[in-house]
Amino acid sequence: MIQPVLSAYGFAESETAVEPFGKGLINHTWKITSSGNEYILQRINDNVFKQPKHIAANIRLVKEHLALHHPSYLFVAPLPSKDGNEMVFVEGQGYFRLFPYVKGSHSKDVAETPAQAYEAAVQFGRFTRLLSGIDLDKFRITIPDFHNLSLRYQQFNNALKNGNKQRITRAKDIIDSLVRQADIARTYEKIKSDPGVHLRVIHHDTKISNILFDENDKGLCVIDLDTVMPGYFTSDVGDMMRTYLSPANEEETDMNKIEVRDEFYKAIVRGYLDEMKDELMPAEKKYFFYSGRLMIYMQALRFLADYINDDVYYGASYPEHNLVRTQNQFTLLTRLQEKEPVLGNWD
Ligand code: GN1
Ligand code: MG
Repeated sequence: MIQPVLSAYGFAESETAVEPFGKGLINHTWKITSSGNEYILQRINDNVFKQPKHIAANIRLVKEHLALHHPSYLFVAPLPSKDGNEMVFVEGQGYFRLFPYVKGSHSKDVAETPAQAYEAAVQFGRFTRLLSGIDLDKFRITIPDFHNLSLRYQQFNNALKNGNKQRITRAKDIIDSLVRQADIARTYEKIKSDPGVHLRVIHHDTKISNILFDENDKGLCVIDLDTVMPGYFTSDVGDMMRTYLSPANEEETDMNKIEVRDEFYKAIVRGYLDEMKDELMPAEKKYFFYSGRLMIYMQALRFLADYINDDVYYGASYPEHNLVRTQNQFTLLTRLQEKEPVLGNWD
């Protein structure tokens, strides 16, 4: 099925092995082994990324800035096709990209130790820091309002108005619980209008599998640059909290397994600040704890809106999947908020 793509990159069918790779919900990823070399092939979901060319343009922008100002940074750029293109388009299938598989590197599905969380936070902080000074107006917006919590809240309300009535009834308790937390969305409005909170180049998908580690478990670089665009640091720090704090991830169905590990929280803040302490404004530094609340709440709203809209965005492997994901994220939010007295002013 992906044969035309493999040919466009010059892989000989007889010498090429293809296997599915990773756990992303949006794009499709494969590992390619060909003539002893390894690669990562990805199909861009153009239902989500309406203009894949915007992604390619942003990656080029970042690549050129880093090559000029920080040439020692390991930047994993897409490889050109036989015709010299950054992407390959196949009618009926969409856009594909090929990346080199960095030798000696590995990625992780879960943050197992605070040291790994620290390494990841350093890498995401460094990425933003190295790109300070780049002209933000040159970035294309690959997903408009991607982390705009006000819009996500509005989309959730639209789902309540127009969505599947049976599902709304079934989700009543969790809907009420999320509405009761709406102050999180109001704080986001304050951030947006605060001149002390700056836009920067933000990764917007800081799960640990988007970091490459070396043999000694030191961070090498960030990968998966599809959502790199201007945003607030709260997106990156908050999504690390959402995905590293609990030993059980967003797919966990046993809510008793969801907890917030203080040492991981501290590792994220320490790692990020080790890179970003001179960049962040005092007005921003007070939003570390809030970042976690923001991103967990937004993910809960997104999963719930999708449940009510019959799983059109995230898909589902069983009927209540997105409802359970919502309950999972709401539990995580609750566990985090209980820790505010301990972690709220920690830095
Ligand atoms: C999506 O596909 P993946 O796992 O990289 C989503 C993120 C969500 C995440 C939740 C473009 O990312 O925003 O946090 O699922 N990406 C997009 O698992 O919507
Ligand atoms: Mg991603």
